Amino acid sequence: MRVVSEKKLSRAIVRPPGASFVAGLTRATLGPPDYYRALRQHAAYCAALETSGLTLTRLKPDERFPDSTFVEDTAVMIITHDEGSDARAEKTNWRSILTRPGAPSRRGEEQSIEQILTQLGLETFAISPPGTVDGGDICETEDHFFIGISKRTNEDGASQLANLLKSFGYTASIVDIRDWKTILHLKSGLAYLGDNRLVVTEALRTQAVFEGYELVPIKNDEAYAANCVRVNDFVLVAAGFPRLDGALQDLGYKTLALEMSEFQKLDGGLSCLSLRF
Ligand code: CIR
Repeated sequence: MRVVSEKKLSRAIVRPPGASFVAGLTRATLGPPDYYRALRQHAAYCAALETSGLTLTRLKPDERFPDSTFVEDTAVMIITHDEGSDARAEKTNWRSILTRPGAPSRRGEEQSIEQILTQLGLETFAISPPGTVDGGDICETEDHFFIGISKRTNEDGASQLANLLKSFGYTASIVDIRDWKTILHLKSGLAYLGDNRLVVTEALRTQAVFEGYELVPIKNDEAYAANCVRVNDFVLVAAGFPRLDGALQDLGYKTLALEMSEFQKLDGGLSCLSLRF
């Protein structure tokens, strides 16, 4: 089994917020989200994924879980190149590691995601207790994954995940953000753009683990924008952060700016709203 460096994305799983979304977890002090505005912002997000070439699997809202629109936290997607007995038998396969979300109120969200991934024909693996992992803590580059240990992802979960990734030919390193008040998940402050480039917040840019990557730094007043998402020929960015948007365009990326205010109120960003593969 070999890792795949050309990662063309073709699908995404999304789940619009339900009415219970307004009761989702948050540490932000931006006030309660507006449900109808959130639905409109989610619809625009889905349209941007389609513009970027993805076919969407749209799940129904799940009112039992207020945070279940943040589907990224429930699974880690991995692509591998399985070597067959001869060249014709070789194929590229997506697999998925179902997480065990760190917040008690979110535990169980992964079950319906497992069902849909299985229906779509993906082999799934799982993080088992006492491990916890939130997908928002996992940042994949080419053949390497950064795993954030946070208030949601614990050491046991990180170690289970790193071992599973190793079995698929990937390496992993840990970034400990437990003491950081400014970000919930590692990817709240970090994004991989492809081309060996990482978008990083001021706080993360000095971490030794990112040596060897070209860093696209974000100023503190645009920190929320760090959670951008490369999808094929486009980069989805949060609207209202012109310096990052401009820097990405100067690097030659086509950006799609999306209003994210209602998700930001619940500590959510662009990557959280889909599972892409
Ligand atoms: C939570 O606290 O779990 C949600 N309100 C936000 C999750 C955001 N997910 C992500 O960054 N991957």
